[in-house]
Amino acid sequence: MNSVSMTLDELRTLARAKLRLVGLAPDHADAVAETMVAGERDGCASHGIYRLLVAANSVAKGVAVPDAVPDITEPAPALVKVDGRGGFAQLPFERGLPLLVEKARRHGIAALAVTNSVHFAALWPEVEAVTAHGLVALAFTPSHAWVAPAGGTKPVFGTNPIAFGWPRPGRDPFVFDFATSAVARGEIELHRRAGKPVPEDWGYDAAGNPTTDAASVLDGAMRTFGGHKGSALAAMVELLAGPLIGDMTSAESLAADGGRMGSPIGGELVIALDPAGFLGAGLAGRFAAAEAMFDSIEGQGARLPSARRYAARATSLRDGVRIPAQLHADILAIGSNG
Ligand code: NDP
Ligand code: PYC
Repeated sequence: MNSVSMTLDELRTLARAKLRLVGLAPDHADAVAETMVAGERDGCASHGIYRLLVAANSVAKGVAVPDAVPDITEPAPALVKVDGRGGFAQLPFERGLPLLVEKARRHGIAALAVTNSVHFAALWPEVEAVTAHGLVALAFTPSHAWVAPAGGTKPVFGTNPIAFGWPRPGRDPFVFDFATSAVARGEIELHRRAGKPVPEDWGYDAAGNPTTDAASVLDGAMRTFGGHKGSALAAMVELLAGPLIGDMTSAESLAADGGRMGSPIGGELVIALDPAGFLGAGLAGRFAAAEAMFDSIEGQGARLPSARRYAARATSLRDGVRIPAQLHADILAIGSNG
């Protein structure tokens, strides 16, 4: 068997221990471990426990400040800003969430800007954390300039995910979360680790030629999804979660990395909308209309985004997870040889 079976508690304990070993303060280690365990639990390998290697590298190379103390301000009545002071983004998000929720309830809409932080993770844990309060959520973050605009072959954009969440009373929320690149970079990294080719439409080599070699795409440029449409959405993410909130574009993040191969440095924008603010007494009827739409999707055999993830979650909560043996060995080696 080239995989190792673990319960989620065992995985959480291992992740917390390794993150503390590389120097993360306990509150950061716990917040970061939680997002990695959630990724592994939900069958998101590219943003699961593999990210321990990525986070350890970001700390070792001085990209992430391991004991940063997030600083919370309120630049306007419906805005929360959390300066991550160079640390990982999970703790600043956790610290800003209660104020975001309170403001969204008070004003009907509110936004949280996490700035000056290091982001290596999926966005769905954050939109799910907002929908858990009965709010609708949108989240965006730029990354490093790895992705060519449609019509070009040179990197400009990050992989720039967009996530959306809609609360569903008594059910898991409707959530989608996708990179605006053809695929997340983490997926290409996993192909490279496994020695597997990638589809030709994922990216170009450094000379701008299509290639199926994962390492060549990582050295060259990834493609956006959906041609010019994904390209425009990638630009939107750059603007909303970069300059708008006083933070870096993906090109600036890559330049700030200076070849250290750390995770992206910069901002994340989370927007929360309160259905009760828009709908008042009409809420139940309109939420029923939303449910009818979901039924029309599933009723014809199509699936909702996140359905795969929720199914994986149910299995992992029951049976635990299986970690590739090489990845498990690489994680155990973190901090063990200086
Ligand atoms: P995927 O293409 O794997 O999935 C995108 C979304 O589409 C998911 O919500 C998925 O749900 C849904 N989906 C997939 N197939 C179907 C289907 N047949 N029918 C309906 N819905 C479907 O995501 P990406 O590779 O683009 O991104 C993976 C992760 O990488 C994201 O979580 C993203 O946040 C993260 N990321 C983070 C970055 C960062 O800078 N922090 C940068 C780029 C990506 P399901 O999960 O259930 O399959
Ligand atoms: O997979 O593209 C990615 C990614 C970038 C930052 C975190 N994940």
